[in-house]
Amino acid sequence: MWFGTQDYASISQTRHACDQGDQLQSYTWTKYDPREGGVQVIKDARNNVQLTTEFLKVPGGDHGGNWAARIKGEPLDPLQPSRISTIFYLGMEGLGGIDMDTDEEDNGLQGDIKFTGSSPELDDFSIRIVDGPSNTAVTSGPHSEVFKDRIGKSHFMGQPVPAGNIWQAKEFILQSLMKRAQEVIAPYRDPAAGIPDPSFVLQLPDEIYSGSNLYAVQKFFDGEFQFDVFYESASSRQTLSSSTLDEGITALSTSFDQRFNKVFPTPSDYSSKSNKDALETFSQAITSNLIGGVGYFYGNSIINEKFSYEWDEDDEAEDRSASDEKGPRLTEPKKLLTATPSRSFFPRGFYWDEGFHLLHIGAWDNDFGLEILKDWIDLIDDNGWVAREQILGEEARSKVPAEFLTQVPNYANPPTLTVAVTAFINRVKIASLGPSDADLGMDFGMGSSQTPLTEVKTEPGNRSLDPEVATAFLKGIYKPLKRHYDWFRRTQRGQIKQYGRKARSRTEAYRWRGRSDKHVLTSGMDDYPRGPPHAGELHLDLISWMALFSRTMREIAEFIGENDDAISYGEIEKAILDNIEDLHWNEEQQMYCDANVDDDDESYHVCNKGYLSLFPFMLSLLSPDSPHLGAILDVVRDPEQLWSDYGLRSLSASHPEYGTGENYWKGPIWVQMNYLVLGALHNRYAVEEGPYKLRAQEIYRELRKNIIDNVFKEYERTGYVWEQYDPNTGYGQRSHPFTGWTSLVTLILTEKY
Ligand code: 6A9
Repeated sequence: MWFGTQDYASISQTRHACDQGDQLQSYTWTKYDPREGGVQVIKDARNNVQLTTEFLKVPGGDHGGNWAARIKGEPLDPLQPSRISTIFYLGMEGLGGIDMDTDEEDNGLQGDIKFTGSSPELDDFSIRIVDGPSNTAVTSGPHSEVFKDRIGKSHFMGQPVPAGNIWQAKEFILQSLMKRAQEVIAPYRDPAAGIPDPSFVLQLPDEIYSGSNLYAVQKFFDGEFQFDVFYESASSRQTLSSSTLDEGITALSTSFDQRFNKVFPTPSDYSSKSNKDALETFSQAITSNLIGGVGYFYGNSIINEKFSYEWDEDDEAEDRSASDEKGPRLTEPKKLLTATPSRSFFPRGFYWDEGFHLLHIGAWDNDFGLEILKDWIDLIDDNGWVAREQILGEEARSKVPAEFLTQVPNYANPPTLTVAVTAFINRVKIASLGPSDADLGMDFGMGSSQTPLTEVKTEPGNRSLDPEVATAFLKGIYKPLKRHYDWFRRTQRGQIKQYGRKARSRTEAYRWRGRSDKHVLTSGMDDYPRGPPHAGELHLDLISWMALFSRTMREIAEFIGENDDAISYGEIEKAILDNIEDLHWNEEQQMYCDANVDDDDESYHVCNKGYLSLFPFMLSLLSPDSPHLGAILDVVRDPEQLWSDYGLRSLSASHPEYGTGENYWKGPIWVQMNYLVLGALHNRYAVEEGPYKLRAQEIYRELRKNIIDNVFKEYERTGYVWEQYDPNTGYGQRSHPFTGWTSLVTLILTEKY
């Protein structure tokens, strides 16, 4: 963490965790690979400092290896002062301990700082903090007195903190600092004494309490600086030094560039050729941030088995009656390795976001993607349910307003995880058989982006591409996946009785549970217009997701030889496709719609042109010769409807609710939905024979360009990628940096769908 020392006010804006409120100019991993390390650049205009943090993993020994970190800073504006104090802290919870070497603890420590520690998992280790060679002293001006003996000096503290509380380190450390500051400032109450320099007052107390498990080391800088932190695992018998970082980061940077070019090449025929380098830098940054945003979460969460809206009350509620508990309660603790939509605003796992994240992460590192997937699969409970939002433990809860904390065991969210599984299967097939045997889609003038076969298997992260390894993994997750699928079919089933004989299948109709009057949070498209809540309504997006879920389950079953299951998934998929036509197509309006039931028990369509009406097309469920495809493409390409220069709008510009109310899903552009549309075009409608093939190709090219150009332009303009984009101006809006599914732009650029 760090704060400015140019004044006293800056300490109240100490930078620690990612926080939109800090209003940093930008912060981004520029390169990051979880196996190697990475480089992060942080621009803090308020304190006129650009920080670069470098992180390097150094394998060795039997306890997880070593690592090194470099923290360096320089003024953003070299003509202005750049005065900050950095605090590097470490803490340990659970068994084991850390000690700090403090021989001369009189007014700070001069030179290197050393800690030694041990825990059952890490065994013996040491941590050293070493100053860079050229940290500058201030030799003249108003602060020279304070800074003259500062070079190479650290202040520090150590204190005991109860287990489970280290995440609040910032509060503990600042309290300790403020306590000392009160004492130091006392003599200056007399105005005649003048006002002391903040960096003289705002120091840690240079005290270590017995039983300490939280330590902090503070340094003061004015202008350019650098220090390194070395973590050495005793069993590795290695000594790290500054040259480890000098050489390691240079090598990492080169190998990252090379690998990135192979895995996610920016096609040379991309039209904005002049931007190619900048585009590549951008693409590397969003990929690095998605992967750098992966976190490990652990803890209990809040669920409520009994909660129910009136229109959901007739449900069998088997899951809800499973427990006698009433009202919200805490679950057992769970663990989850997961990517996060936005480190600053939604730093936790979200179920349907994760399917998109895993498409991207898996393409970079299959093994890592499967590790994350496995943790999500482990969350599937005995009934087959997974909570939409994973808010595990106190720290995660501290970021969520009370009204959003409780998860309800009959609520769903779009089933996207199996899409990541079939993308993985496809990569396994490409690696062992060659592209012609895999379902690749085709190139039609955008240039090829496939990696040569021979190179695939030797890449890091591709151990799981071995068909035997892949099959074993998939067999391991198949049972819970099937339970999950059955849960969806059972608990989200819709009533078909009000729809007379219209439907060919008497079973396949679906309704999101847990909607409120104005929101269907479970659908993922929170405030998208819908009909009035009713036990008899049927949701087009959900039945479409169920078709895709059935299709992907069939592909998984086929791959691992569950042939009977594969046949029955295929039958369900077919029945669903029939019913999408029978229940959801509205001939007059030439669009797919939700369905609902009125007071006389008559069924009717609820038609809202936008992402919702695209679903059977967007998820590639329609056949390329479907008579309905033309009407859909018209809506897509119509500037009065979904088409904008920046991507497809969530709601038609001609819809009466366009841009109104919360305006979350009533017009703004979402990248993941555009990605789905691009994927449907690229893999199916632009390549398979049909009356709209050329139209689909044209739309694909234009839409792809619009999305890439705008997200890139906004990144350059604002320093961030955003949760969504304004359809009128293209401006990024809402949460940022949002390097969850918005990072799919890398896959769009390199045409991996
Ligand atoms: C709000 C406020 C500090 C909403 O990306 C995650 C989800 C999507 O899955 C969903 O489709 N987002 C989309 O409509 C963000 C949800 C955030 C809910 C919690 C807490 C934080 O205040």
